[in-house]
Amino acid sequence: NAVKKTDITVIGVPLHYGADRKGVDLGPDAIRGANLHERLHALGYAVEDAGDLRVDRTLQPPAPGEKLKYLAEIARVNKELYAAVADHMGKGRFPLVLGGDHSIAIGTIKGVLSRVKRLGVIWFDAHTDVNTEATTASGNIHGMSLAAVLGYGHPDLVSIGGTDAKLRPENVVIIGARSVDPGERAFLKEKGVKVFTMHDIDKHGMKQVMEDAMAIVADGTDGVHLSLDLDSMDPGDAPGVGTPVTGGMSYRECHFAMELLYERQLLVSAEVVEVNPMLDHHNKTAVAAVELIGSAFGERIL
Ligand code: 5AB
Ligand code: MN
Ligand code: MN
Ligand code: MN
Repeated sequence: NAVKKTDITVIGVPLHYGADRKGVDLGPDAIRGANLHERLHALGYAVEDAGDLRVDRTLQPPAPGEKLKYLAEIARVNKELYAAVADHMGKGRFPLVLGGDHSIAIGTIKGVLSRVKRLGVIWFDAHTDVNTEATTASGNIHGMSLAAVLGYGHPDLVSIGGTDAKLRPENVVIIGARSVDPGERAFLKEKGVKVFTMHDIDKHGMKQVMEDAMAIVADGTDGVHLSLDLDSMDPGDAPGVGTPVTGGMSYRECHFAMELLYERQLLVSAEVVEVNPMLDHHNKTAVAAVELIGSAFGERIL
């Protein structure tokens, strides 16, 4: 389980259809360009890069009011991602998936679930991503991925990787939320997903929030997946995201959270999503993403 002992496989997913906004498909190369591999090598990991999954770039825009925009291509790419993650994990490697928009969490998490049946998920995000086609206002599937891996939403998303291995709501925590849609609020309450909002971080501090969060995701599980949406950070520190929300986690809070994650040695897989170089300033958000990954993999000042 321990991160340190595992070799890492990087998988890029240049998908933007879940956000319906161009630029986030350039995320994988922006993150590589911020010296991801060099950083992980310096920490002593053996890193292999599986390259990028292929995404059809020729799709026509969806009809106005469509509630599951680009469903077919998003489902197809996520099926491939599921298989890739399952394959690399089956060889004992740690999958590090680079997005791309957050819809790719479906493929990543289903792939991890095929190897770790009792999985915890720690989901850093300004949003909670538990819409379905019944509640979404935007029709953007990157706002539905957590619901899908919990078993709710369109069958073409929910069925990816089979339905026997399931993520359980009591094994999920969301950290950093500050923009939650009405339908999502009802969903979170009904299913019992624990959310640590920005208010909780303000009130109790990141140390306490992480201790509580890690206790929840570690309880009764055999490993934890990190899903890191860069919009969880404050847009001042991570401007290159498609759906920025003011009042996010500071650079230091985020950094510290990753260091605490490493100390507990819970992670079996990770993904970094929503980095959009077309909206960024001097690759600042991709650099932040790589620094956060460094911290989650054991980087320390001294
Ligand atoms: B992200 C919103 N809830 O459904 C929706 O960046 C935003 O992966 C979703 O967290 C944001 O469109 C999705 C309004
Ligand atoms: Mn998200
Ligand atoms: Mn988000
Ligand atoms: Mn650092």
